Amino acid sequence: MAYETIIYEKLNGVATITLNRPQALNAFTPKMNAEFQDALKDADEDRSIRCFLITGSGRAFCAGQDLKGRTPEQRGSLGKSLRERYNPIILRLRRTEKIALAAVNGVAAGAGCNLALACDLRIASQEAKFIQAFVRVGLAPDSGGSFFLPRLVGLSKAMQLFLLGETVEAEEALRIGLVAKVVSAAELPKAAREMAESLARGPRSIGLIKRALNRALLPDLEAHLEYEACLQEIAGRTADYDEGVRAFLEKRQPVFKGE
Ligand code: T3D
Repeated sequence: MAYETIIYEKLNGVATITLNRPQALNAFTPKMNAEFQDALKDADEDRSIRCFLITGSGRAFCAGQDLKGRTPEQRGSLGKSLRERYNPIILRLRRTEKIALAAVNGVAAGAGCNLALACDLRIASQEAKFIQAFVRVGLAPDSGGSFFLPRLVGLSKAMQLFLLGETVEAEEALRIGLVAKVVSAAELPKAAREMAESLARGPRSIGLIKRALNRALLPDLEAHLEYEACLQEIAGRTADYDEGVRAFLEKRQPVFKGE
């Protein structure tokens, strides 16, 4: 299938989705969300596919929402944007029995970071960085981040990363259990494909293992995504978010007023 903003390939039981807007660090536009949803649905419905491999082209995995479309005149409702564009992706990744593997080739920020966290496993290059960038622009976490991150690293570390917006480098990500493996940038494509194909060759029970862990830890995901959307609707109407977006686009530090 030909898409404009992603590359979609199916081989040996693995469906690979490569986010492909490298000039904007693979930030999500409405078109990219739509194409991603479409490819994911196709992969989910294809009985020959047993693993999804998600990665980015160029030097980034994904920088989250494209902030160029988030000036006050353009942004509309952030709650609606999450419900229509992001939450369906997160829900599909978690509800399917197929295994989702993120090959984090570079920076993963905001919703891009949380897309990786919603996958079952993450393999990272030494260049990977994980940033809960929301606070830097005056937003709250979304795309399941406030659900997955505390479950992955514990409440205290999650608070630190959300409130301070600190960057987690690849080696620290390995140490705190955010990723399963770190390899060099040159090795990542091969190592990720080998892991994905090995999962695609796994027994039927790997889907049942995923279901068991989902049931143990994730039963309230849908309600939580809706709660995040409500909170982001509030954050998206603040003067601080206006300032956060303006500062990002003007390449300067924001000056927040707590309003
Ligand atoms: O619908 C909704 O809005 C609700 C959903 C929200 C979900 C979210 O994801 S909100 C969070 C959005 N993302 C961010 O806040 C991250 C923004 N990006 C950054 O903080 C930095 O770019 C990075 C830390 C990711 C990487 O920094 P660095 O120094 O390696 O690269 P850079 O120079 O900042 O970026 C390179 C280019 O990519 C640059 O463009 P230019 O100047 O070369 O033309 C930059 O503007 C562009 N870029 C990076 N991130 C985004 C982006 N353009 C648009 N949107 C982005 N998110």
